[in-house]
Amino acid sequence: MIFYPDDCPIIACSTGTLSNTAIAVIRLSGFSDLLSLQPYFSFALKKVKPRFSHLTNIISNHQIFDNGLLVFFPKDKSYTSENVLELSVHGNQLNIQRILDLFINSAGFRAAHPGEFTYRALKNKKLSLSQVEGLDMLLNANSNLMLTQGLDILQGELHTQYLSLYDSFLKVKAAVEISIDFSDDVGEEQSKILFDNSFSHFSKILDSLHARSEGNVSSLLSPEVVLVGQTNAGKSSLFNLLVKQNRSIVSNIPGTTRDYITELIHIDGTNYKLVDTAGIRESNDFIENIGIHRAFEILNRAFFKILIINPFETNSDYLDKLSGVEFDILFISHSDIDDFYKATSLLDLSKIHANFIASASLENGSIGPISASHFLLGPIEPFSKYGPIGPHSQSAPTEPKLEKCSGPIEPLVKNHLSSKFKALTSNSPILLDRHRQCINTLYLKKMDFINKINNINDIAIVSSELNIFSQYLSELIGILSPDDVLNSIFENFCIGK
Ligand SMILES: Nc1nc2c(ncn2[C@@H]2O[C@H](COP(=O)(O)OP(=O)(O)OP(=O)(O)O)[C@@H](O)[C@H]2O)c(=O)[nH]1
Ligand SMILES: [Mg+2]
Repeated sequence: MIFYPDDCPIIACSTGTLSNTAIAVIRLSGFSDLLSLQPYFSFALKKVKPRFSHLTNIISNHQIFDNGLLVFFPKDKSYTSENVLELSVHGNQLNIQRILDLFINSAGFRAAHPGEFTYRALKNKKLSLSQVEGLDMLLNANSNLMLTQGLDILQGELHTQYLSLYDSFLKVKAAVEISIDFSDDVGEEQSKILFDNSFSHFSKILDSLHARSEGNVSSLLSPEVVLVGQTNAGKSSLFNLLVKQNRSIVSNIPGTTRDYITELIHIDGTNYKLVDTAGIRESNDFIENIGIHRAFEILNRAFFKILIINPFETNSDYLDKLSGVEFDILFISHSDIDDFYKATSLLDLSKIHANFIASASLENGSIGPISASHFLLGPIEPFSKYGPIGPHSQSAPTEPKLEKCSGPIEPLVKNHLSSKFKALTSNSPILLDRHRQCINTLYLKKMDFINKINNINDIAIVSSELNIFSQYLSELIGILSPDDVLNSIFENFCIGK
């Protein structure tokens, strides 16, 4: 449980405590009187101008601990709605700890728990629940998308839309009440028009929020790019190429990579987690089998899937295990080796689905030209973006509907990756899971409600059916925030926030 009933003043370093930095910011909140802190500062606190910075020594028993800046935020103008003092001090970790200890041991402060400043801001109604969630997203963002949405939420963009949904709901309720209480004055037809108009407005706002809450966004929050294939396919070679370092061991011994390896790659404002995996094969090695199992787990959830096939070492039984997966790219490696096209023509890829296929020489990082004359993998049509690769056939292929390309592999992967990310985020999806769930439930309730009211003539029953929306709308806006919701939001927060 992370909620703290006491009103004890709290202190924490808000700029991280892992390494030395030039400057660190220490935040103090909840003290009743600024002047009571005078013994710790050389600057005369009675001269403090709120929200202006003042140069001061930090003092302990007449000994100077540090020299830095202090800024005082009185409670009506502070983050927590309590008196707040921010100290910019030298960012040596020992220095920071010494200053924290000073206030904890002699000035009645206690160390703040992670997220406690924000919790106090929420408790004191300085921030709404959605804003806290936005802040959480902002601080833990993996992509520009999350940064932008976190900031939007923090600034109340999404909250304003929720409020207008709530407002439109109140108008529906009012329309129903008018029908019940004043039907004689307003007339049946007029009250029906009033209800229809207000309900259609409510419905429109809900639909547009629902459109932004559909689909699975979990893969967008921390997008993984997985490299899979049999042993010796060239996965680790491609991994190293993309991360630009020899991070993963490459060797011609099958089964070199036994567990998955990850590195972040940054493309167009998004951090992707690139994952090299254990090669898929039958193995008697217990540990290797765990690695292979993990490869499949990552494959199932990954945002972007790359299959690598070495045409000289392919076992179609293992390929069959990948038959249900839609791959974003299929690289057929070892294109620099003589007989590559002959070996490729013997592959049975009839069960593999891939949106893009390229031959690749992972030794020197280049992709080969793709043309009908080179590929004898069966009907060319299925190579295209629109379907699986078809059954193997030796018949003369028709002109492929593939991008004909040649050049380095890295930009090709990056282009495909960032196009997919852009396509999936073009409708500004709502990323917060709690909001998505609330909106989806509201949407289902709305559909249910529409079905019901078509069969109900009694306006009093319509009115009571409408009440079902109130609970979910209140949750969405954050009026109702059960403890477990608060807990799950605050568990991500860091110390000092
Ligand atoms: N000539 C040539 N050799 C390649 C190519 N790709 C990979 N290799 C070599 O093939 C061997 C296996 O490459 P890796 O990258 O370790 O293959 P892997 O898929 O990670 O293999 P496992 O870790 O065993 O699953 C190494 O000796 C690589 O140098 C390629 O396109 N052309
Ligand atoms: Mg490997």
